[in-house]
Amino acid sequence: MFAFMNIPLLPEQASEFSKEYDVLFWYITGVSALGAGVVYSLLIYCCFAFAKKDGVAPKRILGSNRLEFLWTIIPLMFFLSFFVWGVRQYDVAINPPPEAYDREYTVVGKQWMWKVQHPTGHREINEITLQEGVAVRITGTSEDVLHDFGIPAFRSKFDVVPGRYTSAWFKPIKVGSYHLFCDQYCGQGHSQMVGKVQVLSQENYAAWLEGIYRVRDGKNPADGSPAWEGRKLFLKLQCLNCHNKESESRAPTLEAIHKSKRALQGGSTVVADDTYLRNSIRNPMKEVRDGWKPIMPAYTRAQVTEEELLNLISYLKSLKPGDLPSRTESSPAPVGAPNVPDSPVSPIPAPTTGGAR
Ligand code: HEC
Ligand SMILES: [Cu+2]
Repeated sequence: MFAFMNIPLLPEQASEFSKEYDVLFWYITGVSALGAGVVYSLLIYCCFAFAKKDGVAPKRILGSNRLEFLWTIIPLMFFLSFFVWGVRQYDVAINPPPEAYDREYTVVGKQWMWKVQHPTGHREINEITLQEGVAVRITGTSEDVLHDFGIPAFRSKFDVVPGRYTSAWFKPIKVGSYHLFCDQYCGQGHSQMVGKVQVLSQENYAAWLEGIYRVRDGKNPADGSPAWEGRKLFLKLQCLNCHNKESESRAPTLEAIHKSKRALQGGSTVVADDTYLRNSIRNPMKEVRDGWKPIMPAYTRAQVTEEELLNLISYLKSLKPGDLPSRTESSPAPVGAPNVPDSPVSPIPAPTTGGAR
């Protein structure tokens, strides 16, 4: 009846733990409801059954050992079952499976944001991207006051405390986007200390790691991903002076270059794979695009290390139509900013290593 309002009774079950947790939750809720039902129906029943009838007061009952024994032992059994089951759940919640130690994340709470660092070096703000079906452990601390890293869909929350490390683990089992909250009142901006948990399929996660999967349309890849680092290099090395949006006449626009067919001088055609991209940067004279002047300088190892070259190539592979920055862009926009070029009136900048933080 209320389905149209879409107010779920419980958050989605997005981790392995959440299923077991909910069974216990419903068990405790059910037993409590049953207990309340028994007590209140007895109460109402007794009001009538033992009422004064025709002016005659009912017989006075003074205690019953058998009854007292039963109403002590039966609830005790239930309470003990809560305890035993609860302890077992707690044991699961605090003891990560061995494989979770292979993926250790750190999170730092700060008034009023979450900073997440991946084991791969990727950094995210108010967002954590995980792979479906892979257990991870997360260790947290706080820069200022007590916060609490809470993900309702995983039935997981743990306090992050200044000067201390605390941790939790979870195994996401469902692709999707879930809420991340600060579950501990931490000052004026507490209600803004929220974020997103992004669970991706294996394939998308691999792309995300590389920086070529946009978490949301128009969003920058995470800091630390090869494509994002490559973008910084692209700006730093001034590739943009020739390859930019306005460059049509000077150098080819590099958008959607990966896997596309490139016509070369001399009439041959090649597919722009990783090797082609690599050669285009290391040795541009080798394969010159038909119709362009061979003015691109060769970038040797002294200028671009092998590692940097990999990042550059990742970036080129991530370029879709409209992605190439405009010539006036100097440093990358901070993480979280929409992927739009700077305003065209900004002056032509000196190269910077960029990075907003
Ligand atoms: C002086 C201007 C200039 C600079 C600086 C420059 N390029 Fe080029 N680039 C060109 C021109 C012109 C071509 C096309 C001719 C050719 O194939 O060599 C080209 C071709 C390419 C190609 C192959 C393009 C295609 O359409 O197949 C890639 C990839 C590339 N450049 C990447 C880079 C990167 C990365 C940098 C910075 C490290 C860079 N370029 C710096 C002028 C430049
Ligand atoms: Cu907080």
